[in-house]
Amino acid sequence: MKKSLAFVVIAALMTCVGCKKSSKIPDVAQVDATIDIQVLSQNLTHPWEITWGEDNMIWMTERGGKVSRVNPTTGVVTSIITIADVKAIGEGGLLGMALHPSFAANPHVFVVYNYDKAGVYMEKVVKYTFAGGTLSSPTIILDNIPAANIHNGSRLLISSDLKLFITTGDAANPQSAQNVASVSGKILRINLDGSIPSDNPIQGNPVWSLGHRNPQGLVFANDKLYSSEHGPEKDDEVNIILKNRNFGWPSVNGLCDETAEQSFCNTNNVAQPLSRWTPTIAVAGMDFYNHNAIPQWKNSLIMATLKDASLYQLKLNATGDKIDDSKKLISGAYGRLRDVCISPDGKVYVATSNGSNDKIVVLMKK
Ligand SMILES: [Ca+2]
Ligand SMILES: [Ca+2]
Repeated sequence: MKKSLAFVVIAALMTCVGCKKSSKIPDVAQVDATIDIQVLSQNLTHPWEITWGEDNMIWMTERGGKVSRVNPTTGVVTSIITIADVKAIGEGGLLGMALHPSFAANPHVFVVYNYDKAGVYMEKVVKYTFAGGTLSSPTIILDNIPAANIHNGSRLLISSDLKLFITTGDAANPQSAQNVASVSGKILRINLDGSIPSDNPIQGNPVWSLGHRNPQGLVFANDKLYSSEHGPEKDDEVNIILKNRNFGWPSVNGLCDETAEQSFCNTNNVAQPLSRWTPTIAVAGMDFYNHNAIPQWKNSLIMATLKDASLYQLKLNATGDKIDDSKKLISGAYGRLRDVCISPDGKVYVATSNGSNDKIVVLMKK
């Protein structure tokens, strides 16, 4: 790894002899001098979720249907199950996963995936029990989420008060994001048995927030719920998700800054993003860094991006309601990046999404 990195740098310097400073920055995995980057695992195929387990293993989904555990030291991948009815089409397949926060006592694994339901492409959330090295007792806790070859949302997150948050995309039906009778284009909140919490905004309805196009990242920090979301040709976003708020899609992209957007924003109390990116970078999985191991990353969202092939550090202000600074920690060297997982000892794991020989790379203090 170090050899090839050195080669890239030397090659870049050689091609740059006599060139002007405006030359393209070479694609290198360059963070800062105090950080080491290593490939942990390879030969993966579209890993979608990586999340830290109470068993000190990285739990991983791959879009084709596999769930595995990855040893964070050796990189050895141990398969747990291949879910038989997963149907991967385009961006769809086996996507998000969340583990019960008290896993030893409640070894429950929640996954969300796309499948063929009597000839219709749909999405469901299924709870499994982990025992004997595999997953058993599948129980559907939410079904009939519209799916498509694009915009399936599907990041899962369980809060400390045991609510399951589910992002859903508009499944290529933009207007559904504004319809509270549809579960598309929403962030949903349900109990771990699939029932609807009594303090949801609408009685008996899983909708927590609406007006989303395709939210791909979700993390709790600073008593806030942060989400990343794909815009159309412009305005990728990072939002703070608030109960019963409208995030604007498809009437509003990014800020309420265009004349046509302003009346909709005023009428619907639209929440504006913390940050937005035009041209789009295809924001994806996100996690929160607050460890002393790498002090300069404390109080930051660490976010993978697909199109931009970069890992971003979004440094938050003290109250967590503003992004003070944005830095690229990896740029280009590993291709498209899908998801992030941070270990309790302050290492950052990143999963690529190139479709062949995908990798998990780890960033750590030297
Ligand atoms: Ca993750
Ligand atoms: Ca706008």
